[in-house]
Amino acid sequence: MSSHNASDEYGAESGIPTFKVIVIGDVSVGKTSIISRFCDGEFKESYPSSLGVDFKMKEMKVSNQSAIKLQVWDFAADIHNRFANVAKHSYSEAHAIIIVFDITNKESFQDLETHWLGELQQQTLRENHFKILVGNKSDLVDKRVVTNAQSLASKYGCEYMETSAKKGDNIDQLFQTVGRNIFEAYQRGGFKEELWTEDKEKKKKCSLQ
Ligand code: G3D
Ligand code: MG
Repeated sequence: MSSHNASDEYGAESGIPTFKVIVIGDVSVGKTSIISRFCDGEFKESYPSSLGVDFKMKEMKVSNQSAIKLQVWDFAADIHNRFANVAKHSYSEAHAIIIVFDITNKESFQDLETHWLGELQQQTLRENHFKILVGNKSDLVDKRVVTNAQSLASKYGCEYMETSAKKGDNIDQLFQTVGRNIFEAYQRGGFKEELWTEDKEKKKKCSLQ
């Protein structure tokens, strides 16, 4: 177990380490549905398009029964101003990034390389962050048009998984994978420079100057 104080402003009272996960990808790929399925255990046919950025908190146990909290950020970034409403420091603070496309929508897959994965490479990201590519809507078997996502994921150093927010398939496995990878990095001391409130405040001030 890591020896440093395991809390930020959200984990301070409970003492449960809290980590930040951001979810990005084209509009309509199912980002909000994936987050709601995991955090609230529900799937609604329709969500009002999120405005800007929103997050949900969820406590979970990772493989060795340690409790952690995930603060899961829903980035409703439009493809044309995809990073405009995302503060740069949000990326640099993320412990994990989930990049979502829709397996029935070729454009959402093509946009990964031309936009999401490509631009992520330009961002300053936290050392030892975890990245996973997610092909959502796996329930729509007959409408699948994307079959080569695994190799793209490997090219960008991401794991790959397919989910159905609608059916609930692989949603827990997705967040277990995310939580486990984050927690293992944390236990190795991989996040020690940036987890704490004081440092974060300093960092924000620096990045705003
Ligand atoms: P977004 O947050 O990425 O913009 P949403 O996407 O979560 O709002 O989902 C966009 C649409 O895809 C919604 O349908 C939603 O019901 C649907 N959807 C999300 N996940 C799945 C899934 O796993 N399987 C299927 N079949 N549909 C899914 P509408 O009709 O509101 O556009
Ligand atoms: Mg949404």
